[in-house]
Amino acid sequence: MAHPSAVVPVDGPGAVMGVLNVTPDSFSDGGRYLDPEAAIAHGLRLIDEGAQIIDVGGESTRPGAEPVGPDEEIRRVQPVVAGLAGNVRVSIDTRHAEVARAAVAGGATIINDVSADLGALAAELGVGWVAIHMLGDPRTMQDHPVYEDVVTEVRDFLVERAERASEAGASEVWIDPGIGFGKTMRHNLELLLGLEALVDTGWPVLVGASRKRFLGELAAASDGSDAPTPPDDRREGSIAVATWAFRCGARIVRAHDVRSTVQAAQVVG
Ligand code: HH2
Repeated sequence: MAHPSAVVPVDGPGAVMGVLNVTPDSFSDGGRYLDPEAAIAHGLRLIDEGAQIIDVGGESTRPGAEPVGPDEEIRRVQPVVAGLAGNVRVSIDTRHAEVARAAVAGGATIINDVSADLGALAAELGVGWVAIHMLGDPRTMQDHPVYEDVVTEVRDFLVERAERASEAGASEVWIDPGIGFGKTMRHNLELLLGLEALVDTGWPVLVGASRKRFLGELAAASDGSDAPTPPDDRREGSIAVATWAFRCGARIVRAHDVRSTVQAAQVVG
């Protein structure tokens, strides 16, 4: 097994970041892993399936989600981070500095940051950092997202944040287009089609599309149905996007279905 603090190599198959939401309300696995023992057992299962990073989150950022106070978020994630950190690299999925600090103190080595504001903190703590693009905040981001040119705007935003973090001393910086974070179906597809523009910046790219709503809508359309397929029934679309993302040069894909995503990485990554 790779040393927990090893940086994901730039050559060879891409890496899979396994999703572990310790929340009651995440859109796909909400409520399943609120109990720390169940969460740690699931994390260990994802490691067995080939995840190189486990992404532990204590606040849902699904569209319309209500914010959680940092104390509650820390209470949820802390035992899970501590229980997994000796086995694998752990990232903390948070937009709150207090939560990031507590998780890093407990062994997390990446801050997975939907606010894209915690780059200086990652530099200060000497850990990796993922800058995610989001338009607005989770409560309102899907209301009416508008871009003139989504690929260029997202790319320029991420490059600016990445450069700033790097100047502050962050040595491991990832950029992520934030699929579904203030984006319509068309925006998501344009970003995926334009992924090479992000890869071409030279900053390593992470993509998280696993089980997201637009995949349920595409699957429903192909079945001739109006209602999106439920999150558990979006695996094929998730693997298709993961395969595409690796092929475009993304180095990490965030996934719920780790085993099949690792296989996709082996084939094309
Ligand atoms: N998406 C979600 C959460 N964290 N991190 C990165 N880097 N990229 C993403 O696209 C991303 C992310 C949202 O999905 P999920 O955690 O499965 O659900 P919820 O926000 O409801 O907990």
